[in-house]
Amino acid sequence: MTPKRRTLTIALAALAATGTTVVAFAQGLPKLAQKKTYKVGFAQTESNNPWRIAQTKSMQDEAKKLGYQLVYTDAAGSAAKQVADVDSMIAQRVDAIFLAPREEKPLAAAVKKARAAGIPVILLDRNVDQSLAKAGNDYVTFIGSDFIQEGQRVGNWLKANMKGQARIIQLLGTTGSSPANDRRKGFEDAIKGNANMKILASQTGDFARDKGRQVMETLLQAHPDVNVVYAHNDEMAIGAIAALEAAGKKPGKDVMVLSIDGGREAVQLVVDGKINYVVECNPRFGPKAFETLKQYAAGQKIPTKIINPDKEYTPQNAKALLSSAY
Ligand code: GYE
Repeated sequence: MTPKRRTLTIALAALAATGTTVVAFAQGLPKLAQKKTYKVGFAQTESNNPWRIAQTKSMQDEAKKLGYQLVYTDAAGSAAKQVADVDSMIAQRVDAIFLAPREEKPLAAAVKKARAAGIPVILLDRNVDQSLAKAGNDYVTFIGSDFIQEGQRVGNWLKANMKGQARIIQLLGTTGSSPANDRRKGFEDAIKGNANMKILASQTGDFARDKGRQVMETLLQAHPDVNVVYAHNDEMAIGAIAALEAAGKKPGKDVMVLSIDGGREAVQLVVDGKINYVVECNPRFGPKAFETLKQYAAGQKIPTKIINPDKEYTPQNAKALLSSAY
């Protein structure tokens, strides 16, 4: 060890002894240079439903329009694979990363790794655990819906439209994901304290159609008196409809079906009277995502959350809005 290095080591050890944390790199967001074209990563969480497919298409279309290179990965429903996908984007030295974090906690670490490597991250559609990673420091911003409000809107609609007792089965989204956590919270807060509203069971259907059907089948046996299904997304609602019909019940009539997303198939089911109410969650992120990236490169101040406005589909408006649903 050179004498200079020895002095530095002793100084750092002395600092550590006082309890001071010694950080190897600067805090704060990495800069993004203004360029004609970028190589940008998009780490998708899975591709098993129309919502995801619409989101990926919107991102690819916009990248193409701008002439940017999009490095696309699909984590196929595995948070561990998504962490590895981000690692590979870092190794490929992309200019920036768009990330749709499958689960709140494991992906917070991936966000920090990208930042430490000097690559800015913009979160799309799902968030990370706010106690583990912070907007404006670890990642640039979150672009997506207000999931708490989505859940509240479903709860409020139910309060306004339910005659008599509501006996509810709640099909939860992916465990540990921000939309599942928040759509549950918003809904449960909205109906809390109402003696006419009772949740019989809440179980995850992992945002997937077939899982939703299977879970609904099982829960129907335990709770044959259910008269409301609240599904955290359309796919699980469509699965639940299959289970209800197989059990000889009329979805939309014997059992109210409420959902979130607003894909074309679900909106058609509102027209058909099998789904009673859908809060939209818009998957068309491309234009906003890339516009935000350019603003960031230009040094503009980016808000820590950018919330997409969401419509709603009811028996009154579903037919007129069908053609604009994704
Ligand atoms: O509702 C669901 C998707 O994260 C907001 O994830 C998104 C949700 C969306 O798989 O269909």
